[in-house]
Amino acid sequence: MPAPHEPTAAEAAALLLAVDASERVRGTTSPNPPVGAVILDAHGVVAGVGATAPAGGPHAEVAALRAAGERARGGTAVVTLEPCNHHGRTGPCSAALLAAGVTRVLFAAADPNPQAAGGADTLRAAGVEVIAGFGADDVESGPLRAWLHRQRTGRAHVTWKFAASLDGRSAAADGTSQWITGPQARARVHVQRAKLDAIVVGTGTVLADDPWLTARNPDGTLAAHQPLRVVVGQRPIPAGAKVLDDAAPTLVLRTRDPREVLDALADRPDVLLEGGPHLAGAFLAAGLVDRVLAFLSPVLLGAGASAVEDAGVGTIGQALRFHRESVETVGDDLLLSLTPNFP
Ligand code: AOF
Ligand code: ZN
Repeated sequence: MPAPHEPTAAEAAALLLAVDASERVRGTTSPNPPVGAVILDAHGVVAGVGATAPAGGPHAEVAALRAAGERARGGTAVVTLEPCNHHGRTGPCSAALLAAGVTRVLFAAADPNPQAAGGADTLRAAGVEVIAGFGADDVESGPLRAWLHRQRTGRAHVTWKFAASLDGRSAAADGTSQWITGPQARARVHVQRAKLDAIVVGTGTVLADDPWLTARNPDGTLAAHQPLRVVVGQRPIPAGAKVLDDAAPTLVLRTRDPREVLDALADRPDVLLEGGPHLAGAFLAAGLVDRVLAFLSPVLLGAGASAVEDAGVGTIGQALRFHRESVETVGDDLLLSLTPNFP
């Protein structure tokens, strides 16, 4: 069989559409990955877009094929994950693509799930042109990051997010902490929350701040999808705490062991750790932080609690160093995205 031709401009545009479709279902598909798929007809025109339904429902390819109908025949599928090859809760997507008459398939990430993998081989064996790794970097660092991490390591992906003053403090001397960052940074956090599986805070944060920990739309209304709220620690929290209301589900874990916290979240790979300083320190010391989102605000406090405590650093040689993924400005604040450069 001749080698497949290079991806076309229409296929590159379809990949962006597929990523976009997957971003819209992020947080709603676990333990399944949020996948996006686009079917182009034989002329390269978009015929169907689909994304993974909540677990047990149709996969992205099936949703896109349904939308495309007969227009899939002789067409191309662009998918963010390798089409599955197994009879799980749904049938194999590789077979669905073949039955619909798709003749070319481009996908970004290979499926590391041994039960589901093999779709690319099945499609090639049936004479379909297959290009693997198309847009892999963006998808693997974006919508599929947490799920792939979970598949590879067996545990959830933890993003520790904090906001701090220029001198690294997350509260003033009297404990007040609203608001260190500006409105744009706060809006950004809410958009992210709606795509998560779980938000974790310590009991100290609940006692000090009484946070609601819900995802809100810009107008203040609750977003359609709410992550699980997880409160960790030994101290009792008042029955009237906002985090215990019925706006979103809440799990209270009477432990401070980061591993026990992650074990309790086994089917929820995209986890945001929001505070406070001792819980963050425990996760960092245990090597269980996979990404740091640091919002740095151009204010000075001069006194007050640090963003992190007790991370296990006794001397400069033990400092926890990070790689920079990106730096951007969000309103008046700076957002650093970092990954650990330590074991
Ligand atoms: C795809 N397209 O949209 C998704 C895939 O339990 P099941 O049958 O739903 O299968 C879940 C597995 O299928 C999951 O672990 C992953 O390997 C793959 N997910 N595959 O072709 C999709 N969500
Ligand atoms: Zn599938």
